[in-house]
Amino acid sequence: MKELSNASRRRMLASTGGIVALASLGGVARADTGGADSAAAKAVKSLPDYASWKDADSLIVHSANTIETKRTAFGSSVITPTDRLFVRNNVTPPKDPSMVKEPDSWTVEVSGVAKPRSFTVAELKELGLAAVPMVLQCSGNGRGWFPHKPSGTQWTVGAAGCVIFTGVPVKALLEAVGGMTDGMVYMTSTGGEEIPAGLDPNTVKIERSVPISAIEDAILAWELNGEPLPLAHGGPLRMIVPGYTGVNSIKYIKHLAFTKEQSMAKIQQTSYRWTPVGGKPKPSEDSIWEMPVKSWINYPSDPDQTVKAGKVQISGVAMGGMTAAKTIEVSVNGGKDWQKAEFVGPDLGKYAWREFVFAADLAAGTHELACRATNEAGDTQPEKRLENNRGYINNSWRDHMVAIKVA
Ligand SMILES: Nc1nc2c(c(=O)[nH]1)N[C@H]1C(S)=C(S)[C@@H](COP(=O)(O)O)O[C@H]1N2
Ligand SMILES: [Mo]
Repeated sequence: MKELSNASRRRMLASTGGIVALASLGGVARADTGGADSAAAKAVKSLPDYASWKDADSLIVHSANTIETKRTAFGSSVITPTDRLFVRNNVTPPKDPSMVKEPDSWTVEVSGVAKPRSFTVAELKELGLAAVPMVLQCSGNGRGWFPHKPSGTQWTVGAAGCVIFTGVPVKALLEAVGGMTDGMVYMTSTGGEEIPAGLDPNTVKIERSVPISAIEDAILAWELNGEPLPLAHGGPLRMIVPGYTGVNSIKYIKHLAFTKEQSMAKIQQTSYRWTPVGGKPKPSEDSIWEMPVKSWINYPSDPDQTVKAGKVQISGVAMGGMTAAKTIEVSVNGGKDWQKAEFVGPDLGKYAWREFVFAADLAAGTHELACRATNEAGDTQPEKRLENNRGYINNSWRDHMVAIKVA
């Protein structure tokens, strides 16, 4: 599966070669002026009711359904506090707080297995327990740097966070129902949003299929960072597919099915596909599933801040995608020269990100700071993003570069 998607990314890269060259220039220009970041910061809206408990100062509210963590608000303790974690809803989310009042009584139906049945969360809690530190990241994180201005939220780095989800391994659940039916190829999760009457359910249903290889580390989670899973993040119960982009981790899950085919929902068939720029999405294109290696600098990153000349501790986060982040390099001259940086803080496993630091000596002037991670599989973060119509999976180190004033 990984080979397949890499092959298709290469095809896409080849077919958009001309655009790529232009695109990286556009990205730098906008990063230099703080473009996407400051535009977003200006869009000050107040937090929607279902997320009113969040730390407003740490967040950019793009809309009632899209809330981003500020680049300066990740901290450097690996775990992203829940009140600073981004929120993304594809449709109007359930807002009734009573939904998470008695989380243990929420039910999920399980099908495509030897003994189909439904489970309450209380019953799931008896089947197994796993805690998974992992990066939750929207497929469109970094979309703000795509030069063709794809539709969708113009996220820069903050549609991501590193958090700990706790729940039952899908493997343990499968054991309890006698395993999946022969010949199943996908694990398909359905969200608990109500479908408005009169609409074709497939046009609005939040339902995603992932290859069954994802079962290995997937969990059904009821806890986030040590607290009951809030409604805003999919409580009472949520699918978590570590290593995959956020859309594959279905919130308020009502139905878990093992299926021969991918979901017929629009969000599976034509959204979240590797579609060439300007192309019409096709179900035959690869789906947006696994995340690639990626990193970015969080300090210093504020374009309005002037850093004092001399020693500067440049820090940020590095994630490996499907394997652990192995090394991280920093450049203080726009990617001309690279030096090894050091990981700091705890190593929470292959799906979590690592904090890193690089002790630089910066003279007065403007410096372009970049970082570039390599994972255990040997993939190094590329200079250029892979162009695609909807602006998914941007891991270009050049786009994530920051221009810093030093005096
Ligand atoms: N039921 C449901 N699950 C969903 C979504 C949604 O709209 N409905 N959005 C997905 C997307 S696109 C992302 S990026 C993540 C965001 O998770 P968060 O809101 O907890 O940060 O949830 C995913 N799961
Ligand atoms: Mo997303």
